[in-house]
Amino acid sequence: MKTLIKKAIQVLDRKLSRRHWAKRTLVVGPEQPVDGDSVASTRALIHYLRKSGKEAYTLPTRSMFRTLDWILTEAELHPSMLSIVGPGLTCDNLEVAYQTLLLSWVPDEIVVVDGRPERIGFNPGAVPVYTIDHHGDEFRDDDEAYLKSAPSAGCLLMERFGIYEPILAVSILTDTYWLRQNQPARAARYLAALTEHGLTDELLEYYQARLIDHKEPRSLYALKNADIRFSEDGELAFAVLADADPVLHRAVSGQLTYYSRHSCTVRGDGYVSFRSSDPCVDLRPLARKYGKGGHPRQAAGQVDPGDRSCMERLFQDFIELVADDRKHCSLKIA
Ligand SMILES: [Mn+2]
Repeated sequence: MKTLIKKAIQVLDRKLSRRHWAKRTLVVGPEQPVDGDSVASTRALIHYLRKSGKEAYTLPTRSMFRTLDWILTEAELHPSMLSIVGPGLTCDNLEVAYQTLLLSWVPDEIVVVDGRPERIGFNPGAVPVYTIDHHGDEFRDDDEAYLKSAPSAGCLLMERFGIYEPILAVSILTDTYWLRQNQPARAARYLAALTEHGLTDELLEYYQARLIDHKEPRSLYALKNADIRFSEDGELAFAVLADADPVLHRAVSGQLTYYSRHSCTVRGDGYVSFRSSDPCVDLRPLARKYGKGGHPRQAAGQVDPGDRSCMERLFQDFIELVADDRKHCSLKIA
């Protein structure tokens, strides 16, 4: 009977988007990647729980991007963590951080946002783990997890738990690449909901300004010294860099997307990256032909950097692939 009543209360709670949060919660994202969604969702959940009178903290992270390092502050860490963190509130070993935390504060529950418990980078021990994740198509809503496909984990915090912290705009913007991909229309609805919960023009401007990274200045010289050509219609850019530096390669490859819809950047050591913003294009067959693979619109290959005829063939193959994919495209824009 007791179990039946408990089950009935759980069903009602779910219907009302409620959850019985623990008194002490440790909120963490996956060890990797530490991205805008994982840190913004972590911050939002911590602040929501604290406003509800609970104790909530997170652990240091393994890495931190300069564009995100303002989101989690010392206030989100338990005081016992402050002596072990390095620059950007990061640490090398999350197991050590967790064990240090347990010496002075033991959570009743660990909530993993934006990833699965296998990837948190430490062993939770006897502390129960609850997962909130938007990756994959699986749907699950029970005592251990809320899993649902969504533009970001932050969207699940809003939808299922009624957590509308303005910082979740960061979770949406970063995971949808500024509403360009990954369920962008659905994401716009969540963003609109945040504007009714404190997301002002000033805040959204501020978040976006903080998230913009400065370009690598050396990429200007790499561009100047590169062998760059375009397809006849100018829609496709092809660049061969003299340098093998991956930072410059990534920067130039990013720059080219401002000039053309499709781009191919060959690094000094023969590593090739393909990009396209055209939903009709699938780069994977080309990537496989050149020995690697990837995603439909971002993929990689490998060539012999000394072989000029191979480079020429790559350029022509890329032009042909794009022309072919565009010819057979059935995407409607209405
Ligand atoms: Mn995410």
